[in-house]
Amino acid sequence: MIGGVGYFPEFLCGEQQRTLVAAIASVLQEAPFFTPVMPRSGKSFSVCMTNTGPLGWVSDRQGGYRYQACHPNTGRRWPPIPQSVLDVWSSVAEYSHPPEACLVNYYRPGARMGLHQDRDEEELAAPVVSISLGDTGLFRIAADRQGPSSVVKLRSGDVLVMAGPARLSYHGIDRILGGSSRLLTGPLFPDGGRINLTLRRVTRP
Ligand code: MD3
Ligand code: FE
Repeated sequence: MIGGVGYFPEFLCGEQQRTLVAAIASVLQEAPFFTPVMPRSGKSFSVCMTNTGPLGWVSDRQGGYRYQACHPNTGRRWPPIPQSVLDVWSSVAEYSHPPEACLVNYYRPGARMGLHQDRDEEELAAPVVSISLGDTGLFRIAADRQGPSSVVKLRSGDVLVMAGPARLSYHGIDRILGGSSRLLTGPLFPDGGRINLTLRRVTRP
C-alpha cells in the first residue's frame, strides 16, 4: 500500500468497543453532533461530528477548516478525551505526547467522505490514530490525488495509524455497509451506522 500505514484489524474486543460507545454516548450529552459546512461552496458534510480534547476540528462557510477550543453551536469547551480512547493512543501511536483532538465522525448509512488530505495540524510529525466502531466503512487511500488507490474495509474494532509518508496521503470513505454491525443501536443511533474516532496532535509539543 503506502509506507507508514499501521493496520491493526480487530485491535479492540467487543467489550472494549462497548466501553468506547458508552464513553461517546456520555460525550454527546455535553457536546452534541454538529454538521460541518464546506468553505466557499457552503455544502454540508453528510458526516456529522463532535470532538473531545483541548482542541476540536470544525468547518463553516465563513471560517473554513480549523481547530478551536469550543463547540460551534453550544460555545462550550469540548469535553475531555475519555481514558479508554487515550489508552488506544498510548498503545499504538509511538509518540511521546498526548493527543489534543479526538474528532468523532458519525456516518449514517449513505454518508461518505470525499478524498482529502489532513493538513490543518501544525504537528505533521505526529501520527493520526483512527478507531472504527459499528458498520463497516470502505476506506480509500492514495499517495496522489490522480494515482492508484487501495480500498480497505474498516470494520468495528479496527485501528489505523497513519504516520510518516502516510500522514499526508489522500483518503476518504466511499461508503458504509449498512447493517454490517450491531454495535450502534438505541435512541442515539436508530439507523446504526459507523463512528470513527481520529486522534491527533495539533500543536508542536
Ligand atoms: C490518512 N476520517 O477525519 S479514518 C478524517 O473514517 C478522516 O472518518 C475517515 O479522514 C473516517 O479526516 C478516515 C482513517 C484516517 C484518518 C486520518 C488520516 C486516515 C488518514 C490522516 C492522514 C492520512
Ligand atoms: Fe482525513
